[in-house]
Amino acid sequence: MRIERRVRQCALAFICLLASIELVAHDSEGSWDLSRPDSHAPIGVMGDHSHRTGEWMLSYRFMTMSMDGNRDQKQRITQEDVLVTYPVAPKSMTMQMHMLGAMYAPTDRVTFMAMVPFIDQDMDHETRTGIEFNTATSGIGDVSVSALVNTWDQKRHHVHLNLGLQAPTGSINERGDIPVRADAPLPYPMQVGSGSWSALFGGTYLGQSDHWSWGSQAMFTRRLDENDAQYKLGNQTQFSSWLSRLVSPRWSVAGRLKFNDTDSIRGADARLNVNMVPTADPSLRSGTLWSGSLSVNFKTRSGNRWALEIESPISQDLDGPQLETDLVVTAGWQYAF
Ligand SMILES: [Cu+2]
Repeated sequence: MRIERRVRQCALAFICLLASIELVAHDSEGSWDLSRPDSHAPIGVMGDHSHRTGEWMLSYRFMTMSMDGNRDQKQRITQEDVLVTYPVAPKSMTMQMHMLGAMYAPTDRVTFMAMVPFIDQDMDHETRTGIEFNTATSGIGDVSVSALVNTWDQKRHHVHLNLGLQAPTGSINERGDIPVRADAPLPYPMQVGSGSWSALFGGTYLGQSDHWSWGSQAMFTRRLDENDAQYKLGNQTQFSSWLSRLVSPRWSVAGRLKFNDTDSIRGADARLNVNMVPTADPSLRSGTLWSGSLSVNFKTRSGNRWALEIESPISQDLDGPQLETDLVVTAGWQYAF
């Protein structure tokens, strides 16, 4: 069932891509123009573009994700529903991330990219006896290093491979005060790292015409080893396709469709009590999420790029009870030299 669903979703993403190419292919003459505001994907996409020999780029992104209310499969469920089975129910969560990035291209063929995230998150809960409490964690997340390898360039079409490694630099030992216990180990979503080495791999296609640009990216995250707490976060599959319209030489606007699938956790953190709260259950961390976004890219005269993307879920199917995603906003700055 799961494989069938995944194939269907891949097919749909591919059709969206072909439709967008068809729409604009007739005026695709000349070569790829890296200077246009729409030559960069919507700011929520990482590793979307490569650089020319000797070029550096620095970037900063601020992302905030809000989650409010629980879901089981596609259905929304109430706090009371969750509290029938568990003594504690999560109510809402806010995750904020500051992401520093650097890119450098030693040759036209390869661009290296490093990403350093700082995470700040908090979750509100309610107990069966009506007590409300909050837990919060923050710190450096898992740092990644990638190589973007250009594999195909023809006229205004470009393809590169994304090959990366993510290091377990983020903490999996975050603790906090909960009503029954002070300084208790916190459940999986409150940890700031995965604790595992991960392989990041995928590919990106970009196309451009006089007034439009478009692209598609497939990215896979595979957890390579079990962490020190004897679990492995779920593997992730992500597809994303976007279409941008150049409004002026400085501005572009874009729409993007994204699909994300997360597998459940393998193994379990023995410090957690599975029966206490759904977030401590390793089998309740998986699900699929389709979302759509609108974004704007702006490039100043001096070459600074500013961008904003607002992303909202279209449908989510979660192995729950699990908090649903409500809104993701990403703002960013990029500068190449
Ligand atoms: Cu760059």
